Amino acid sequence: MDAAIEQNRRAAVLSEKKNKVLGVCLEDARISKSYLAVAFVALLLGGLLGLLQGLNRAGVLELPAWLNYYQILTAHGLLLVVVLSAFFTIGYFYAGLSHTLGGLLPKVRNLAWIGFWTKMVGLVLVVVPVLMNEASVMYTFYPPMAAHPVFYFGLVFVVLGIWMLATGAFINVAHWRKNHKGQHLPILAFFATGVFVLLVGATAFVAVEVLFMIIPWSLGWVETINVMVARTLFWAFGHTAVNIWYLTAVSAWYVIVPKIIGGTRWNDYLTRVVVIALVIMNITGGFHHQIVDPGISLPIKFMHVFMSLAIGFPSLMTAYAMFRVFERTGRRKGGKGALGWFKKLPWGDVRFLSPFIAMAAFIPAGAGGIVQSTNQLDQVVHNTMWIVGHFHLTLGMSVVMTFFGISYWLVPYLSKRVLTPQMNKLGVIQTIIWTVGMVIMAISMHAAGLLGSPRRTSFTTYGDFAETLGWNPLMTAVGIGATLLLIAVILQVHAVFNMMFFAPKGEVEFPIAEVEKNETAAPYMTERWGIWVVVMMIVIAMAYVLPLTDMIVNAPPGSPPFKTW
Ligand code: HEM
Ligand SMILES: [Cu+2]
Repeated sequence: MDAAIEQNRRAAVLSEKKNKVLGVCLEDARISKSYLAVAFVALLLGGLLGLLQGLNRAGVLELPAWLNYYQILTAHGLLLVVVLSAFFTIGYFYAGLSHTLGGLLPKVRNLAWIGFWTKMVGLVLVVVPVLMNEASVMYTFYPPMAAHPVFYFGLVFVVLGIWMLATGAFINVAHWRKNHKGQHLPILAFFATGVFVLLVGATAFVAVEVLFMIIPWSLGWVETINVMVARTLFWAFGHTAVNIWYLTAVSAWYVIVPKIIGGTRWNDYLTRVVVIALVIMNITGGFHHQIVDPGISLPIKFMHVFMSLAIGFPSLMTAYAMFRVFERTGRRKGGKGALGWFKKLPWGDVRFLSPFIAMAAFIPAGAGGIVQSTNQLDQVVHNTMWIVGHFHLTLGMSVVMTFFGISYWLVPYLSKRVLTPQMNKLGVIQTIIWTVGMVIMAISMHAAGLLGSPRRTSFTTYGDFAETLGWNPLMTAVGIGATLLLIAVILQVHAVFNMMFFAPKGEVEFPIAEVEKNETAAPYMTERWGIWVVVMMIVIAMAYVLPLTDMIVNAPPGSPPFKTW
């Protein structure tokens, strides 16, 4: 046992040295690059399908008989909200762990590879039934719609892969802490810890749903399924998943962006508190996706609205923190007056511009989220195109544009290549096209939704019913936005693979901002992850025990599987 620890320690010291000499540990870099490559291939495919959807809904593209709208929609959702986001998050945080903890331990590296291939096997198992039109159940796979059982087995593998990666991250973090008693985890590793804790928490729910409910039901071992319980377990996972992608973006806002603009980080103590708050309060937000579901009592729904809005609080802290950092840095660079600092920010640098627009988009995106968490207002927008507009702002802009911004330094860093001025310019153009496309698409979607246009519905004129004709110009705008977006997707994917394989050789830094001089340090309390996980579980129990018990004890008749497509 001791010998193993000693061996690991020596390995870590070795890779720490290697890091110092070479900038990046090449073996660790290969792991992150593989994850990023999959992520951006998923962006290309998912973006292409997004365009098909956009053009179909604009009424300019009729899909061939062998390609079903709902099949595409399933693949689009899965590729972008599950594959792109998860693979990027893992690639980025594994690079962060390697960089800030002095290299990955050999066994962690092995786990990361096994996890990678487990996830890839899972993906194939998920994709094949979708391609065969045996699983057009959308990425939410709500029962009583039932896919081919292989689809669900694929999901199990994806979750197993995530658990391996989380285990790897925890081992590396624990190892570092053992050798750095009394010290605070480096901030990026701190974010990574929060993200992997949430990933385990979120996937636990979906694992129960898939393993113990859906698989036996889809194999015909049990005749019926409790639809409400399945939906509730799904959203404990699904809501948390999107918030994990958001927390990943937030980590770059706090840690990376200040360095890129030549400034210092926001208060370290508050940053850690934001991470802890987002971890503790996240999973309970799931119910806001079920405000309109029957069978959940109003007091429970009210409690969940409260718990959802609670997540807004750390987000407001983040908004304040970011603009404070921008202002402080701009002023130190000589910006005068109320807004002079604004001009001093490096607008021509894609590594800043892209995440900046991402942050700005979170202002309307968050406001829309508050609308949807409010019972009365949600009655108007529920299941309309408004919702699709909302998550293209939150995910399609706030999260994904931050990921794009990260890619312009992370990919060169990992590949020991440089970001050339030409590539930076291409990135700026890509950022602008993506922004214009997403803004057009998201505004039109919000507006169409307010007028009542439903989401997840292929093109129809409803027999030219007058009420619905007003949606058409808005849906045409969705098609225009979608076209711009695909151009931006192609530029972005080109940029990533160019920087990975073809850009000129060289060294770029892994930008991590320092704290302000003379800042009071965070108390060691913030490092007590055991306590935070227990508090998280108590909050989850408060939110879920009563409603789930009620749904199981007073269960309505279950449902047999349906194939609706
Ligand atoms: C090329 C860029 C994109 C285009 C043109 C696009 C377009 C669309 C359209 C038209 C819909 C279908 C609306 C409906 O019928 O309900 C949709 C759904 C969706 N999109 Fe995108 N999108 C793009 C990028 C993204 C990104 C980057 C993400 C997330 C990271 C994303 C996540 C989703 C999700 C989760 C759905 C819902 C699927 C469902 O209802 O099951 N999209 N998108
Ligand atoms: Cu949510």
